[in-house]
Amino acid sequence: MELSKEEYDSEQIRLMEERCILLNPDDSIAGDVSKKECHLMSNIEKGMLHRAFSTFLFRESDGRLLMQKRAQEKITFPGLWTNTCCSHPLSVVSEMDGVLGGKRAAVRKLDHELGINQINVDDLDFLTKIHYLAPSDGLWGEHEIDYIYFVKKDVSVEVNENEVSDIRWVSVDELKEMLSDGYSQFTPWFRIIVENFLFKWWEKGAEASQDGLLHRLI
Ligand code: DMA
Ligand code: MN
Repeated sequence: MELSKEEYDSEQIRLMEERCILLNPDDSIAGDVSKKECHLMSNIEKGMLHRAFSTFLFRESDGRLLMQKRAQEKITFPGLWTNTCCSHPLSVVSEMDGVLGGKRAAVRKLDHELGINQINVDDLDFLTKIHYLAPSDGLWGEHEIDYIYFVKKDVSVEVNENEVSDIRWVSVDELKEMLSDGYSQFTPWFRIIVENFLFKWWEKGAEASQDGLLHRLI
């Protein structure tokens, strides 16, 4: 299936050729698959599952969380507010190594999406993994095991406008206000993480929040 350049952004079409990590339900690696194939609802409905990561970056100086609004160019979940940076570890040796592979992918994508190049793998704390499924529109969706990382650092940001249309550094109260303002819209995985974990984790810190479990939230 070819994606039409009339309908979709050409850079985002190109990125749909990335090789993601195909998983078994226990998070063991089953092979590799294009980003396009593993985000088609027709494949997800047959059980296709892939590996992802979600990063939450907190500013060291005031504890605020960096939120991003996904660019309109994104093929899946365009225009929605979400956590700092999400993407997929790729099917390359350095990114296939579980928790460490996800950290390497997070370092790569923090730079690509947000121009943040002061973070390295040692700055990232792994918290937990969630298994979830969420449709985007009729055609596209997510079905992932998502490795979640926290990082606390003061950084400078230079947004890649093909990926991100807006950013906000929010306090707990400001995020609660955004969540209830009636017009800000959020990605399903961010909502799942907020509803199940985020405020507890934010209060306790990364270390006290690590549980080493795989949470099934589907
Ligand atoms: C995918 O994020 C990862 C999760 C946790 C949904 P994404 O759609 O932003 O990936 P990419 O930035 O690679 O397009
Ligand atoms: Mn995905």
